[in-house]
Amino acid sequence: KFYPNKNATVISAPFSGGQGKSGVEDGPEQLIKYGLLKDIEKLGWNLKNVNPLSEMDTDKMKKDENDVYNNCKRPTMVSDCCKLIYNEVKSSYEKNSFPITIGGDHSIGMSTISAFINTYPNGGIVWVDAHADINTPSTTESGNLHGCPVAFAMGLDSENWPPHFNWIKELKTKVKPNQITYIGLRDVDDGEKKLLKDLGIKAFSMYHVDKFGINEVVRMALEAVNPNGENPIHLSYDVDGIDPMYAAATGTPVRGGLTLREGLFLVEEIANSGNLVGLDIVEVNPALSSSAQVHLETVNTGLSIARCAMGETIL
Ligand code: Z70
Ligand code: MN
Ligand code: MN
Ligand code: MN
Repeated sequence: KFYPNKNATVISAPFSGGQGKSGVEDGPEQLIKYGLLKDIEKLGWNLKNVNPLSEMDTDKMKKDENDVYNNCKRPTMVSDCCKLIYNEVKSSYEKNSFPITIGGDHSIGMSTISAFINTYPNGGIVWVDAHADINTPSTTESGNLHGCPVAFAMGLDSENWPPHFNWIKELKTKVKPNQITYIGLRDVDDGEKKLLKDLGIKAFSMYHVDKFGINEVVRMALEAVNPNGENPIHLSYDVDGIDPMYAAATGTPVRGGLTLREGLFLVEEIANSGNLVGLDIVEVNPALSSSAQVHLETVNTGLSIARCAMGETIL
């Protein structure tokens, strides 16, 4: 329905400025090395691979200790890189090419979901994550901007943003509370819990997955952001939503997550709805693998998410 020509753009986002650890910038290269492009092409897609950050000296930017605003770490680096990623994702959407953005840390979600909602103002977002990533510059305890992308895309607390992010403030469309839902939450800060509650965002934590089962949770999540069943859906997938048993090579693993099958089933179900138009796979950090096996498992988990999203299981 959305991509009759089956064109997709793999947008490499080798970016780690949204958090302190290094290594996550090597996620895209690893996913590609282990077959991402070939896997998706096998499913009948015509692919392009682009890297909007190719001209950025991200190593140098990450070392700049003066790049701080109040408690926010590296606002210049995050803003400059995220703006380039925004433009690339937006351009992919405008060309009717399915954007698959591969991170990199999750701060790039501010770009991908803003590009989505400014292309499809009635769209719905499914955010799969152990974390809610909805801290504002006022609520963040860590100062890491990968904990804030949802708040930026929603325009929350914009009077307290580093001025670097004025470009997001000026975007026409903001994500509204009924346009985003979560699956997999289990490590949410107090300030974030209050925001989720006050805004009435439909969030499905691991408690809900246990209580209702993943099938019913996906159904409820899609009903929340896509009540008429016709709206386009963007899926932003942090691999730490899945249990560290299957995806341990990530910056902030949290026990008690989605099983591999739960984590893939939800992607299959969203893909089967026919409404999936964009995908992010983030927070694969090969440097944090405790063994070659953990490395391979985490990268393979990322590849499986991609294949399920691009139609592997549609019969
Ligand atoms: C915490 C913060 C986070 C990922 C950690 C953690 C956020 N809420 N996200 N790892 N992927 O720092 O704001
Ligand atoms: Mn490196
Ligand atoms: Mn995240
Ligand atoms: Mn996370």
